[in-house]
Amino acid sequence: MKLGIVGLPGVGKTTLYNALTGSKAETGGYMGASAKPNIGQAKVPDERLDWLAEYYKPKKYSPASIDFVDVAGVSKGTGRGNSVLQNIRQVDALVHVVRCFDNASLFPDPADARSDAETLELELILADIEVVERRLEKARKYLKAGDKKYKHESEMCEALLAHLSDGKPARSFAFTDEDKDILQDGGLLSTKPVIYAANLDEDGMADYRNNAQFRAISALAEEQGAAVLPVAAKFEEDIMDMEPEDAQMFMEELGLTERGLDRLIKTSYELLGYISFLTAGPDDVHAWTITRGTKAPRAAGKIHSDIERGFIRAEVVAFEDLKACGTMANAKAKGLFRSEGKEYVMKDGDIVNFLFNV
Ligand SMILES: Nc1nc2c(ncn2[C@@H]2O[C@H](COP(=O)(O)OP(=O)(O)OP(=O)(O)O)[C@@H](O)[C@H]2O)c(=O)[nH]1
Ligand SMILES: [Mg+2]
Repeated sequence: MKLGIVGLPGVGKTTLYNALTGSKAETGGYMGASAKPNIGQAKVPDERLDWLAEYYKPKKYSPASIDFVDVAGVSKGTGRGNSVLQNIRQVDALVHVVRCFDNASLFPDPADARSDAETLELELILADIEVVERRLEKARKYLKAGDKKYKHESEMCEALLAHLSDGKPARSFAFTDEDKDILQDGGLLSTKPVIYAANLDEDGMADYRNNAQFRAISALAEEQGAAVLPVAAKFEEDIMDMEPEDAQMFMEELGLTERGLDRLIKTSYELLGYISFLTAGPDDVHAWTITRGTKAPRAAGKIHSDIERGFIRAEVVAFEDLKACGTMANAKAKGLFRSEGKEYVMKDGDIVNFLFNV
């Protein structure tokens, strides 16, 4: 699972990236169009895994993770032919960072979150126009050469181009399943799910519900069916290296019970339809990422292809059942351990032991 961090220049993308992944990438540098993207991993916080680690005292603790790709800011008017955006064509979703703070030394103008977000989206649409134009050109060429297969593709590209040229994102275009297959490898940016990260300063964060910029971006997100979360990127980056107790104290001052980043990570996970099943024992407690609806053998394949191939059945107990019982032995005695077959659809928080034979 991979998320791309996008936004206008200097709005705090790399600051957020550092806080998410524990990296130390340079900030405030105005990366410029030629700069390489930052790529790093964030762990998905999971209280269930913490409970299991307490129970088993395992040698290894293996939470699920998400990859983040942080690219240079995209300025107004540079979406077309933008090489920076090539680096995020294949991500699953976008984290769109929007400035909801004022800082006269960095930005002469006060924050205007809605207008900024719309500006950036338009650049993504312009970048997509270029991709579709190329596609159309190719389809027309094949069609002209007599390959009728490309008739539908060229018509669809024409309609999509008209849609994009109206300033509308590709996600609101009525694609058929066949169209989606055709465009799959193109990686259209404006079809990707968006999570707006409203980047606030500490004062803004302390009362974000009443922050005018946060409200503006929330309204836009609601119109678009996108997710929105308040983050204080600079603050989160600052507390990253503190002792946990100190960080906790600073968070409490802002009325935060959880790091904004943890919520961002969890929201991304849910938005994309991901769930975790767990394996647990004295060697390793491990969260494995699957999409909702995955059946047991396919899930087993996440661990090892042999387990999928030789799948016999799965012994499953729901985490909440185990927790309520206190111990594995109790859960077994109460009959909460189930034996499930090939057709079983995995649920979030299932603790599983796969039986297999190869
Ligand atoms: N006051 C304030 N400053 C911030 C905040 N977030 C980032 N900054 C500052 O803004 C500057 C730019 O931050 P970056 O994280 O490098 O921004 P960016 O979006 O990655 O910038 P580009 O990659 O150049 O587009 C740095 O000096 C940060 O310290 C914030 O929440 N509040
Ligand atoms: Mg940056």
